[in-house]
Amino acid sequence: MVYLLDYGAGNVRSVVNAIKSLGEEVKFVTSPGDILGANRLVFPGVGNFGQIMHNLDQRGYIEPLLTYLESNRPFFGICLGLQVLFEGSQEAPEIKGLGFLKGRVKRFRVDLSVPHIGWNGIRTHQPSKIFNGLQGDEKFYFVHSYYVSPEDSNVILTTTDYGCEFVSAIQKGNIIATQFHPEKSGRQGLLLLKNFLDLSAISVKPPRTVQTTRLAKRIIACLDVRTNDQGDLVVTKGDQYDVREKGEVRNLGKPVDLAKRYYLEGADEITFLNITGFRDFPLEDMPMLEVLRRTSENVFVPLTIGGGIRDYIDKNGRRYTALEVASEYFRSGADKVSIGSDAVLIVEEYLRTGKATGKSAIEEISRVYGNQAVVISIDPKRVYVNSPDQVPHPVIETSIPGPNGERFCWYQCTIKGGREARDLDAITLAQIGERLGAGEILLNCIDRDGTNLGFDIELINAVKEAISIPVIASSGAGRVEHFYEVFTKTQAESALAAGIFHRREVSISAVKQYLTGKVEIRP
Ligand code: 1PR
Repeated sequence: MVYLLDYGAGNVRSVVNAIKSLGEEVKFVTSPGDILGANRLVFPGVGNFGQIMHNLDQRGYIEPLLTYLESNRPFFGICLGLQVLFEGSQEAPEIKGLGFLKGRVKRFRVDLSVPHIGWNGIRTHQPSKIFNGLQGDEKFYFVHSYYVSPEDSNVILTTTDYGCEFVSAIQKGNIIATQFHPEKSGRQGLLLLKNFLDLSAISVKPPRTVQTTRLAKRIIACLDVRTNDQGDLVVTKGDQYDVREKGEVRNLGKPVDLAKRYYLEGADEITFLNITGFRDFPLEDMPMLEVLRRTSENVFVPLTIGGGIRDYIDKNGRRYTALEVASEYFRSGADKVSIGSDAVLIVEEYLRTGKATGKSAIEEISRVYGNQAVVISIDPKRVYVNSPDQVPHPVIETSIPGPNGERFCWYQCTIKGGREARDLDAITLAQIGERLGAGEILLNCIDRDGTNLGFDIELINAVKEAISIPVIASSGAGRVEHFYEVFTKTQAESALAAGIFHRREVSISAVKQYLTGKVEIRP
């Protein structure tokens, strides 16, 4: 029996599913006594340092946790489950951590793209049973803005490079904790967890250690999901957002099956977009929740869900907040939520009033679940102009002239799946979205969607240069060379594609094979 400490925030389902997939039973800690009686305790953490300590305190878990840790019984902390072992964090300077280990938690330098999201390597500093079976050059999934800085170097198990060399795992006796997420790190992550859970395992030769570790560029498979005219939930795909062919919604497969196929082919992340979410009642849209639940049983890489993340009133007049909608998705297995139409409306309101309300979906969800859990999905299209001063929006000079030879354009935001154009540009949306708490931008492009012509490099550069959070380049991938182009001509951290994967024109493994040796990727 493995006890799991769920303090009421974030995606614990993935950890439960990962442990269950290893043949173990999981029991949730429901009282301080459960902690004292446990003999293997896993503490996954997402969200905010202050919030997590507050929750532990309210539940009366702090003293029992310290007693458990002092007794040196097997403990595995993940992400914030590592950070709270220390005395305090820059994230919430006034709040005390558990103080089991001396040292504090620091924020990454401001000039870096933060959060540090994605697959990075580990450099081992001492032997540990959790490394059994690893080669040493594997990559693990990280998503964080803060890192631990222990006073005692003897507890350092691994370090990783991102702007600096930071501590990515610690071990003190049977207390192990990682900054990365083994439950989201594919096969290697599961192996690491299995080694921890195996009480009879002893450490063998440590894996060879790497000189420098590098953050990999991510390849993301995107599944646009909706109900077709027969009432089945299907993965569909549009041409410039038009998903109908001869009047019928294109049906390219079943969401859960396709997600599993992409995981096995090596996708670094899977994104589901409920493309009619803007007109549905999200929480009554149970099929999407079920898709997430079933996918997270077999898919151990990060899952993002978008579509319908907004406040809404149901048929009976009951009001639901975007935070409630997002919480339900997190509980069902999502790691991030992606906000489309509502983000545009929030930013328009911000520009109108000149101030943040603190109550928007972006702010509320990032406050509770952390910035890394909030993605803004932008659906822009090009509007050509003859000169930069023709519109009050940031204009770029383009190498792809407009239909009348125009040399300038701006990127107009749309809502409701591209149906409604707004008086807001993509760069401003990304900048204000970042200011309000978004951790990542999913940058689609209606002009390129489904065309196989390659990514809109000019759009990606214009947005990426204006913000410091990671960007997912999306729309237009048609060949493996397009991934190389987007990673060498822009600073985008990830590239997302849909049509070529669904139609089996190009596989994820073919993309990775082509990029090997040219661009840092997760093998
Ligand atoms: O507005 O918060 O409810 O969210 C709706 C979400 O659904 C948004 O993220 C929006 O981008 C998405 N969406 C809405 N309508 C469509 C449509 O296609 N009719 N799909 C749609 C967006 C774009 C990408 C696509 C890439 C790659 N699809 O996700 O997967 O363009 O395609 P490709 O590789 O085939 O070129 P809300």
